[in-house]
Amino acid sequence: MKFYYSPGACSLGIHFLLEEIGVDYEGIAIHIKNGDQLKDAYLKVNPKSKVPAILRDDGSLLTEFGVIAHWLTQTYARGRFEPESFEQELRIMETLDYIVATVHMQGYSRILRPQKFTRNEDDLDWVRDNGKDIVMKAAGFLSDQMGDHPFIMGERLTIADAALFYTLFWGVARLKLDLPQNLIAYFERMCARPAALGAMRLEELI
Ligand SMILES: N[C@@H](CCC(=O)N[C@@H](CS)C(=O)NCC(=O)O)C(=O)O
Repeated sequence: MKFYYSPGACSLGIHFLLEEIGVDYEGIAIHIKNGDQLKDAYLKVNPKSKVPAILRDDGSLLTEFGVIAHWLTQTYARGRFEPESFEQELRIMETLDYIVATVHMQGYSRILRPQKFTRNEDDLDWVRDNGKDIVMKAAGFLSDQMGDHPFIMGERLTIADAALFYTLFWGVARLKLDLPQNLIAYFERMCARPAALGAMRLEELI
């Protein structure tokens, strides 16, 4: 399979999962900072012009973080990632969706790309602050959910951790936000995992 990512983007969460699972893949860097996602070569692969994307061996393309994460784990590491119950599966999806759709798309997008939300230069700081409020409010919920557990869903690594990992890469490593201590400690634990180190090295982030 071919895995399309941009260094340090949300695709880092999928990169982490690929390394964690230990499946063979070819990583292809699409540098968002150079606008590679909008160039013909990539649009032919993924007309949505986003990463992450996975071109499977049967020639079909899979997009959307949660879908890719679900497919990878259920296809290549079902035993390790199979939810224990339907209720647990729902809670994992609920957490992952919240992180991707709210924390990333509503919060960090405003902080990191405020110009996508206003044409008015004078509003940029207001948009960034609005994004920070969304991230900090969500961090409170996620911190309460994590408590003293090792992972966001409790005792086991799940695909929700892959999403939390990339958002904390932005919040802790990049922006150094004043996040709850248990989330910072979690991020440090995640960074020490060989899969996270491998993904970050491959993306030349460390
Ligand atoms: N809904 C998509 C969002 C993916 C997304 O927004 N990716 C960003 C990188 S973090 C991207 O490709 N941005 C390129 C652009 O907006 O031009 C998903 O869940 O995978």
